Amino acid sequence: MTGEITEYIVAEGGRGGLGNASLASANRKAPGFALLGEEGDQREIILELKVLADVGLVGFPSAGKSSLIAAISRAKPKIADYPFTTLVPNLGVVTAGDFTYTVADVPGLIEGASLGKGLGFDFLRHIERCQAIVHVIDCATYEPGRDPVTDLEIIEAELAAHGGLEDRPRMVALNKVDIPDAAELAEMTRDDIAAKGYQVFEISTKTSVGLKALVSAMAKLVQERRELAAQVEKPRVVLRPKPVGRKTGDEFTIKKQGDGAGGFLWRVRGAKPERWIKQTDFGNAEAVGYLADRLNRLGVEAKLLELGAVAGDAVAIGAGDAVIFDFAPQIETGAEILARRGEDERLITQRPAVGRRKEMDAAYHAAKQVDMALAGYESETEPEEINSDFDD
Ligand SMILES: Nc1nc2c(ncn2[C@@H]2O[C@H](COP(=O)(O)OP(=O)(O)OP(=O)(O)O)[C@@H](O)[C@H]2O)c(=O)[nH]1
Ligand SMILES: [Mg+2]
Repeated sequence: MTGEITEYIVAEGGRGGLGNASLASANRKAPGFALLGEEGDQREIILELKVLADVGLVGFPSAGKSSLIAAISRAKPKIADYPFTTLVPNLGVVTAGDFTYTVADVPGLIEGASLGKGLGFDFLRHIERCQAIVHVIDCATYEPGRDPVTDLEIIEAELAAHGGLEDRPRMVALNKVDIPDAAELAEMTRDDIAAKGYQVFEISTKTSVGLKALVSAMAKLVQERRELAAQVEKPRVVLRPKPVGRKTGDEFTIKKQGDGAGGFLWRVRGAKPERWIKQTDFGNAEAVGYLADRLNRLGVEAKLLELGAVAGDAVAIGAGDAVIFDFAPQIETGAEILARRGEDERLITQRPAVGRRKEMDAAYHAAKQVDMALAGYESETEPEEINSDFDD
């Protein structure tokens, strides 16, 4: 996340439940159940803050990175002549004419930083977000084995070991030229460094020599990078319309699996059936009946029958230790199913057909005792009006 008001959903809340009033339909005038809300996602996350700056300063300890940021911005970092003075990145805002950019000063790097030497190079993640890198090189060190070209190579090797920074433009600031020996060394090595393709600046954070040129060169670099970035990544609004119109078939899968105890079960997977399970209050028979209806409407039962499932088979809906049912088919080919689930007898006005239908119901049930494991509910043929927004 790099911009203002950017959003990223790490853990999504569950859908809320539906009250019984929302579940009423022509057939189910007074639903005695409600749909449960789903649980939201639970996730443990580690957030890593990456300093966002236009320019990142890198270099050996005591090279003068903090001194540089203090000299060109209003940042007031700790500056001292012992290594590893800076322990956490400092940010400074630099103004060059009417152009403003930010500079990050990170802890010093040494050879082997990528292997954890010194402060390690963990903090290089702060450089990852920088558009440009400026090497700050100490030309006044008397440490054996140190000279500007070698220092530059060592730091570059550490950057390479960190990875991901290859495309970042770099410049070199040869620091401490207020010291005569340093000025001489800078003079001697600047061409070698330039020959490697770096823009080179001789500076002194003490006397401010060369800082103006460096500040405007950094501004130019940042400006170019910003223009490039604006072309490449225009903020885009991503619309993800929900698929509509799909009804049966690819909304769930059914597999026959071993149940781990020598038997087998039919495993039903699919976003909808699994969601419906979560919404069901299994202590409420009417709610369980409603679940069975929804599964039927989706075609789960028909598919199970088609695959050869028979009454009494175990059916698991969801992954792992999912809810397991005994399969109790309510539809059978050719069977005329007449009763309607969830009807509230008190509210149904007696229509002439009702009496006739009731007789047929009775006959049907007497003839066909179907084991209704799903809470012993009656079957129905008529698709019910349901809150389709919620259903889909
Ligand atoms: N003579 C001279 N000394 C300088 C110059 N720039 C920095 N120094 C000195 O060099 C020492 C280290 O400076 P810092 O700015 O703390 O160096 P750093 O690169 O931030 O060091 P770390 O935070 O340890 O990585 C301090 O004593 C500074 O005063 C300069 O241009 N000339
Ligand atoms: Mg420092």
